Amino acid sequence: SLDAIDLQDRCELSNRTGMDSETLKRAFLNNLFYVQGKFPALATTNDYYMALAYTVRDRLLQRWINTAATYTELGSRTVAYFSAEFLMGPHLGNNLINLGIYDQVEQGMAELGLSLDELQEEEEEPGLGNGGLGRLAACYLDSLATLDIPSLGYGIRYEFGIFDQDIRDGWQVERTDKWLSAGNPWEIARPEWSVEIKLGGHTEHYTDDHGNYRSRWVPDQVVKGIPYDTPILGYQTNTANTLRLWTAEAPESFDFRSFNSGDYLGAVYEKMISENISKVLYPNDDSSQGKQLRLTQQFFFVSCSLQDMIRILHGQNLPLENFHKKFAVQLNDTHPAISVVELMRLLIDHHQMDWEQAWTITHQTFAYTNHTLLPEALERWPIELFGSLLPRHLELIYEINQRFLDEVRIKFPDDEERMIRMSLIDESGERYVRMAHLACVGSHAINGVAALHTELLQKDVLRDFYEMYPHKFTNKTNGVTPRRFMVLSNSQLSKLITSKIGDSWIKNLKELQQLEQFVDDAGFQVEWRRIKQHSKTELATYIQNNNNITVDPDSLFDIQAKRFHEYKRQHLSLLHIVTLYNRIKANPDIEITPRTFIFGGKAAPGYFMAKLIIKLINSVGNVVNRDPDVRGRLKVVFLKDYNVKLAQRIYPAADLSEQISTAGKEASGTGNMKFALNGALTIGTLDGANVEIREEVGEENFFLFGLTTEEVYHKRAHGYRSRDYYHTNAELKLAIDRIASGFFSQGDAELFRPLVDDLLNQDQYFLFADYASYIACQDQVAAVYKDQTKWTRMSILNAARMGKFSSDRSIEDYCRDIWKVEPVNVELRQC
Ligand code: GPW
Repeated sequence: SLDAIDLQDRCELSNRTGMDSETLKRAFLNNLFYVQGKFPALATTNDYYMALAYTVRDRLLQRWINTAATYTELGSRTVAYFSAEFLMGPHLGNNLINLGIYDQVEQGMAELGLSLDELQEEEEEPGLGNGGLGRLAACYLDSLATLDIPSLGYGIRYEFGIFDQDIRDGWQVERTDKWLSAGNPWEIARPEWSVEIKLGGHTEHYTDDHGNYRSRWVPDQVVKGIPYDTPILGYQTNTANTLRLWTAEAPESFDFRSFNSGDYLGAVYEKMISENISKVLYPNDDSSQGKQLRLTQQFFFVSCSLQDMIRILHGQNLPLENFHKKFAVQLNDTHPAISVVELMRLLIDHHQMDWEQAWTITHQTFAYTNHTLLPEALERWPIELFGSLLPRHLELIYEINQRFLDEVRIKFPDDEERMIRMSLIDESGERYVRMAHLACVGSHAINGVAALHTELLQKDVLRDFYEMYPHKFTNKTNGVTPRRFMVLSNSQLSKLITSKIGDSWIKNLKELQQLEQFVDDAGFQVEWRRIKQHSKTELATYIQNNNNITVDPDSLFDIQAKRFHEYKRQHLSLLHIVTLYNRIKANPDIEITPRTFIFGGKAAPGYFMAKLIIKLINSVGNVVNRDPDVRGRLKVVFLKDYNVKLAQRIYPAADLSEQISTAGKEASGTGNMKFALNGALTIGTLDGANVEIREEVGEENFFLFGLTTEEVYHKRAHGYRSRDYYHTNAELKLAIDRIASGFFSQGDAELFRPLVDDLLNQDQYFLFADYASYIACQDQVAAVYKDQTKWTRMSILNAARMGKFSSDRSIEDYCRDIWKVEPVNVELRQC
């Protein structure tokens, strides 16, 4: 029988667990034959990548199975991170790092004549997120596993992730991201744990056997959710947690009905509609679109996940009353906020729980992270749309709202205005459900993602909720994983650091502080500079190959890489570029610190102004890069298709990190942390986490400019007139006039008019007000860069003082203050 086979023998025989170089090579060749069905003469790079991926996956499976067994036995308290986005980036390299076999495998592949870099390049990254919010979820999964916290990520397995970006004639063009077309070796489908979700229809009211008045939901559509699991291994630990993503399918029973009635096409249509739900990621960042399909996606993954959690609870023989003891659910913004209502519905309608108990469980289960202050990003759903998709949920929301407003009335008597402001329903015009209000009421904890952001939430966007529930609010400053964004992507710098202070900084980033003892060590400085130079040279090669632009690795690499949005102000950097260009044109012999301006990022497909800014970058680049007067002193590069893979090449190569959003607009930022960790200096405003980064690295090591949040509010309140700055600042006027004249658009003075007109007449993001301060600060940057010893010193201090911004620290804060969850040690027991 199976039991008779010695477990140890099974491991040895299978080649599937050994981590020495010889076993890894043998396993790799086995997989090439038996999984890919190829031998070397016919194998493609993809075959080799797949063979290696399966070799790594086998090592993960052993840890994954042991982890699941341990959690099941112990009935461990578990974090469920609910997120509409997980921007994981490629798995292969990260898993090699976390398994501790990167160097062996690199060498093993080299012995077979293969380049590990090339194999990694072959992986299609799962781009199931837009930007910061989705990448934060991915960093948090890495830290949760590294800290041995039992956890599950729950989300949607979009068939098409964030679009691929092409540039044609300087404009962004979108292509669908077919990330699954070559197969995904990292996931395992679990059809046996499929669940059904309901949509649409109406509710019916009845009196149950005990005489209680009850509701039942009669849907007009049923959809099946199928879970696909990906193991998330921690760094140097046996813990491998699970990312569980749901795919929508039509249930067979459904096509059956139409099929029997002879309506074949109707059945196929039904199937197509159902499967649309997980078809594509909405490509909006920091803005909500209000489309029915989006609400359907949100409800779909949330309902699947909650049902899955109830199954897990039952599987461990725990009563439903313990739901909030078994699980802590974090809502990644309001995208999964419908959970609050869905859990109430499951407890009350499916499990006959009474309202009070269901509410206690529900609000003790959920905690809500807010990620934005932008009004256009605050989700609200027209009542009509909401009620037609989720009729039972709308009833429950009315009930939650009534009870909530009763509480408000008690705490703040005779304050009708406050009740109107706080209601879960916006009744000022067309009626809407306010998702942030639902999340606040239904959660026991609410947090912002940087100190300034949390403060502004309390003072402004969520002020009424702060006054109602001050105890619910805490700050949880974002963090990033040093495994992917240092050890994997900047191996040379990581090895230099380890050679000086040992390798425990990788799990305890605060230890980087020990680097301070070497800031004035000439040998260390030389090494530090050499490595930065090496990364810049590699990026220069990439730019040569992809953009056909030659850039000088000795020039200052000035980089802004992030989603395109007016509040992030990529066009403020453009005004700087045009200003430098104008100075050269006015005085061709002027001395200018040579700079390479590098941009990367996608614009939402429907965001015209963001797309126009991309076009302007490319237009300015076309002129500046070819002008003989410039003589290589300035280069402007737009790197297309910015994604995690490209980000990993970019951070190590940056000298200067642009974090120049209007104060009070960027909730936190996380790219700012990744750049500084890799030794870039920051030019930035007092916005988001920049404030804390500056505090940590010291004001003398940070290039600060611009208005403060308060000054911005003040100017706005007192009638800001951008045109006044245009008329009083000669360099600003010249830069704007050059763009407006058609100088960068072959004489076409219309092309950039929408942008120019907006800046002159609105400028809601205060570019003109910050222009002079920005230019002066950039002049200082240029001066400091000429003193390489000083610059290097600042660079070392920046990296050395980034300890706070590890996602491990963020996760420890969440565990202690919100989730109340402890680590669980996993031991390897079987294969
Ligand atoms: F609008 N963020 C994002 F708050 O990347 F939902 N996408 C989004 O849709 C939203 C926020 C949302 C970002 C913030 O803009 C950024 O400042 C922050 O660092 C990041 O979320 C992670 O907290």
